[in-house]
Amino acid sequence: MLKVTLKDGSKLEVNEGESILDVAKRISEGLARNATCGEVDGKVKDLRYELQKDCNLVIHTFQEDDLEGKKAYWHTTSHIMAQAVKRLFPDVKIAIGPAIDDGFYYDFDVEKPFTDEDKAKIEEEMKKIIKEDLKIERFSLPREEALKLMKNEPYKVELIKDLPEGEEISFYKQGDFTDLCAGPHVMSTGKIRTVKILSSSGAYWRGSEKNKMLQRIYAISFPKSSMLEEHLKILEEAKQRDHRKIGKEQELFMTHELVGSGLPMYLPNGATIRRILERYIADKEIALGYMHVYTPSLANVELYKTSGHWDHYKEDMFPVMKMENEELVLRPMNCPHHMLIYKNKLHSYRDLPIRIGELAHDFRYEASGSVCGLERVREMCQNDSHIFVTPEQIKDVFGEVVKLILDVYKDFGFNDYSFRLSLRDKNNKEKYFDDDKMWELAESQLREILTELKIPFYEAEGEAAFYGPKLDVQIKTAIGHDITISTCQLDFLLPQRFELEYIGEDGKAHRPVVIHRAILGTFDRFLSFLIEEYKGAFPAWLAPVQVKILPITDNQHEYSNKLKEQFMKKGIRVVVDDRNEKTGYKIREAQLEKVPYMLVVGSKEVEENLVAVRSRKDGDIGTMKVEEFESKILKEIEEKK
Ligand code: TSB
Ligand code: ZN
Repeated sequence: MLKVTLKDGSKLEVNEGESILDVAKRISEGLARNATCGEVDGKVKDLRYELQKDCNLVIHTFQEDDLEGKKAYWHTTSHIMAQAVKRLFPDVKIAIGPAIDDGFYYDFDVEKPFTDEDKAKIEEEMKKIIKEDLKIERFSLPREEALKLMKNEPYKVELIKDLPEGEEISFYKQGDFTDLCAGPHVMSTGKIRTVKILSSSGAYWRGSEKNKMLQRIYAISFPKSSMLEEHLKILEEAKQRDHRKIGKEQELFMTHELVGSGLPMYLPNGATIRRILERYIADKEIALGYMHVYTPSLANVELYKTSGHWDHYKEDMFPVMKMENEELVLRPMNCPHHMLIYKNKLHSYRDLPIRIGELAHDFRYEASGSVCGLERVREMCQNDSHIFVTPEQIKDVFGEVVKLILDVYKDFGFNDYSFRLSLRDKNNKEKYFDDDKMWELAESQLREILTELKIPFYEAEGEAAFYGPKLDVQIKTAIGHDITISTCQLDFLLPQRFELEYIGEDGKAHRPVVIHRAILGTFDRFLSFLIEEYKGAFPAWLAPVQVKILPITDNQHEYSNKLKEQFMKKGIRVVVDDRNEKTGYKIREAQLEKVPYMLVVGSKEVEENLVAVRSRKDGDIGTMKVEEFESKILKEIEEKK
């Protein structure tokens, strides 16, 4: 008999050779019915896996907080998709089809992209395969036989050839379809209840632009149709919130293929919000002792050879421009310029911390498949600063930056974010500066500081900057991207590369430490986040148009324009809708544009110097004196309500 320890600590005695499914049956029929895969001593396994020794066992099912359980289910559905495609389009070559965090995809090599009609047919065929309830079997083969079996599938052949010597080459077979796969999979195709194809797009084989473009179909499946309905509702809401959709509707920004991918242009409305953000953060920083500078976006490539960007960040940079006998590059970061500004003067320990700030443009060669509206661009403007500190000041200054982040988030009313401690990947010598001692010191110091500051955080390897570890603030976008907004980074490297010094209390030269930080991150990404957070309904202090005056007839045009001038002098952003349209229509339109206040003026309002106020949020809030409305909105703007 074997001893099996379950997740809740309870123990079961089972026979040697019993499968995970058998164990599930011992626990309950319900569990056996809902189980999708198992985990034996931390390794994910099929339900058909036979236990050979004492172990810890987790049985996964399809439920909310069980990603492993859902992935086995979705992965099986991806095989069903490939089978359906092969039945309908026998010439199509199949590539890979993994489960992802919200469903799965499969990549196909096809002549022409799938049409909507094709996709509907594929979905129908998938439903047929589910009905057929085909038994799913696992087997493995030696390399030569595996290659023979897959000889008509060139992508599978490539994958098999890449498998290291000695690794098991396993396959899953269901009816007329067999796929190279490590698993796990549920027991039969009939376990899947509802399936829905969601979208399709081009995707390069192995993610590289050098390879052939394949067609990727995204889909999802659920054990209950109500779950699918709920999911589709959430997707629809996310689509409505997508900053690219709202950005177009509200004329915030545009893109044009003549300008290029990842290079959005701010329209007047978006530019207004950006200007407010720029002034807001610059004023706040200057009040905290930051010194703002302007530095050029171009520099000699030698600058980046000195900093280390050339060795560790070149892949993300645009190529060199040769001019006469100079080699210039567009900068991807501003740190090197700021290092030189520090170095321009001799500093004493009494001057530190020195906070150099800049709203600075950077250029990064983001892959064409990854650029996204304002969220991921190729030219961006950072709310950047480099703070030069003594080693003793690191903790206080880090705390000061975290406090600033929290203050700013409070002004914007953000609650839904998490802190990530981003560490290097020790094995990636190309991406990270190679100095184990320096990294160990920086990472352990940062971890200590965060613990002391009582900041709840999670750790992620391979997310650090090439020069040091970071504290990143992560958020989830409407369409599910996990992205960084604010960042605060600890760097012992650049001060060394630029030979920075300050004179210590002892009269000797010492090396400062640099803290890189961006509070709003970039104005581009921050605005994309704001649009989605507010679903386009910006609070009054940020709204591109704060007040819309709606005269009922031509007779109120003069009064409306007079009000407009009066408000503009106070800095209120106001427009008059003097079109010859019904008032109800104008109100509805202003409401759709998400203007915070509408002022309806008729003859009574003109006579008594009044305005009838409608707020976006509360509807009609009554008639009031012009001055009363003016102080109300000015107060709201001031308080960033
Ligand atoms: C903070 N040298 C540091 C700086 O001193 C730096 O460049 N850090 S960074 O690489 O993390 O970038 C700062 C911020 O820019 C990120 O936190 C993120 O919010 C934003 N960002 C990065 N790449 C992009 C991009 N392609 N499009 C829009 N914003 C971006
Ligand atoms: Zn920097």
